[in-house]
Amino acid sequence: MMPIRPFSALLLRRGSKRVMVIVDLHIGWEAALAERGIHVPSQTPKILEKITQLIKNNKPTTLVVLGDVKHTIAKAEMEEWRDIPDFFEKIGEMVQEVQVIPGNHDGNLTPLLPESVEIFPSNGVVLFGDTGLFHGHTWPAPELLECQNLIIGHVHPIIVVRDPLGFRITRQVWVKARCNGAELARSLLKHLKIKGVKNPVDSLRDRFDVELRSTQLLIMPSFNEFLGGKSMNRKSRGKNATSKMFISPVLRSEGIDINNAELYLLDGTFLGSITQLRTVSS
Ligand SMILES: [Mn+2]
Repeated sequence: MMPIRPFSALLLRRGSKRVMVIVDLHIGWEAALAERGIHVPSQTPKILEKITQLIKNNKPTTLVVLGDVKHTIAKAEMEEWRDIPDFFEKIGEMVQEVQVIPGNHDGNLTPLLPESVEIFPSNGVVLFGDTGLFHGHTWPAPELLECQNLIIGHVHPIIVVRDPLGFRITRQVWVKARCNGAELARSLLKHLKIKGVKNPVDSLRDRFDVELRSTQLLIMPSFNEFLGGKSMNRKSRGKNATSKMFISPVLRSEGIDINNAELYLLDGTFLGSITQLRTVSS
């Protein structure tokens, strides 16, 4: 599992398979801005240009878009009808396989995609037996807990730092957190309304034939760099305040050790843990 520095993209390799993962494109966010009187030219060509370079340099056999291909929720707007089909046609010419795991902004996406694009369920897929991919707005399917590594987007993680001169610096970050698999499994089983759970590890095995292995969660930064983000080091008060900051059920579950999560800049620079970085938060 390798971030492609300095981009918000991952390359996962197994044998001759090379899977590039990107998330949170939010194509058409400019159209939503135009509704509020702010007119910004379409950013889709820039996003396409960046993907083209990444494909040339990394030669993936598969491109996975891990959700939030488009920006508007539910109804597909005019802008997207043009941009999204064009966008996927062009990507389809560059890479063998294109797959989409839908996010919360991807209602009515199917009619916009060429037939060659494979669409997975929004509760995720298992890749190479050890990597679980899902957007992060929903619970993953139970079988994803068989994966050591879970990868999500949805959060658009950034760090906000106030420097000694008073300037506010924001940067996109990768977030790497330890997973308490049993706690995660307990919350998932509760969500699935499974009663009488004494030992979540056993229940997961008995009910779903799933051997719990999840130990790490990676939150990917958004591929669309023009978007705003969620400050990871914002000060929060009270018990479990950090996990309650999130709208992702997995991150709210306490199965993820978010306070000790490590933050990295896109160029790979290690910044420290979320707790440490709260001291320089603005
Ligand atoms: Mn999302």
